[in-house]
Amino acid sequence: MGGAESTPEAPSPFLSKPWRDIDWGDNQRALQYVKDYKPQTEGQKLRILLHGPVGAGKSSFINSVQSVLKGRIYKQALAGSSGDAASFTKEYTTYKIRKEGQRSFYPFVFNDIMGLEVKGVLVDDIKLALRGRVKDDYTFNPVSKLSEGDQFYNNSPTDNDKVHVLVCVFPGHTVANIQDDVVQKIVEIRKEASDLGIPQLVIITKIDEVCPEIKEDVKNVYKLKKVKATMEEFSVKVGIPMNCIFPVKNYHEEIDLNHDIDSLILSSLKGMIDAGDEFLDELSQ
Ligand SMILES: Nc1nc2c(ncn2[C@@H]2O[C@H](COP(=O)(O)OP(=O)(O)OP(=O)(O)O)[C@@H](O)[C@H]2O)c(=O)[nH]1
Ligand SMILES: [Mg+2]
Repeated sequence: MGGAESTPEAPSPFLSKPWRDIDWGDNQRALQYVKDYKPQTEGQKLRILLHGPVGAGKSSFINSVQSVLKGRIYKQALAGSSGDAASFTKEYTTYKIRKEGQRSFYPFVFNDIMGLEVKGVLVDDIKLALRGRVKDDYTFNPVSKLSEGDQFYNNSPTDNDKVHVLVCVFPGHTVANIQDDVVQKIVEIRKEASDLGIPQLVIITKIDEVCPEIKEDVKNVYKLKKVKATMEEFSVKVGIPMNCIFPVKNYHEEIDLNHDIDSLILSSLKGMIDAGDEFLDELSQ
């Protein structure tokens, strides 16, 4: 028995170089882009609808966007706690973001919808929301869909009421265990959006739960093999191309902003604005 056996080195969790470039921490340009954005038609809003499982971080994402734009942590959309089995968000609410020091609002708005699981929002209601048929403050009913004649049914939706970007919000650490019925719902909603020509994006949230290296430094996100693999797995399961998927860490426990967290949020927000603006252009032609 002799020489010490060398233990095989654990494979590195990192790729040799990042697979997407991002101006980490230097957010001025991206922030200005978002602040200057204006749809071509005066008075037009760009409506972004977020959907996804209970506790995916939909409300937290809206809060995170508000935080980045306001330059301080903001909590308008009530976020639940991670242990909740039922959706915390039950009403259809349009979140407008006021421009700092001005009376006007940004021209993009968010709608946050109840979670997708059993006892969650019905796919039929999401289909109605895409068409602008659901009025604000409607409380989703997991057993029956909104019907014509209801006071919250919008009989004559304008282009402003319709959804211009559909965003699926999905927690990164649960992608491997995604249930077939949830995949099916997402695919069905996607199909409906595609039929209406609505562009679709994905944000993979809670990336800090996917890899401990993100907790150390968010800038590791595009270097980590596991994050890329998680996004690829979701891309294949749901049929959305990788360039439509953005990893995000929401503000959820922080009390101060962090430039690198801001960078990821702005990157995904710019993706939403660009996709939605293209669709608005098509609508107006
Ligand atoms: N670690 C981590 N936790 C997050 C992140 N985003 C949200 N959370 C937490 O996840 C929980 C659920 O977040 P919400 O924003 O309420 O999720 P939701 O999708 O709006 O959930 P429902 O309204 O219930 O459908 C909260 O406890 C958040 O603090 C994230 O990026 N990382
Ligand atoms: Mg919510």
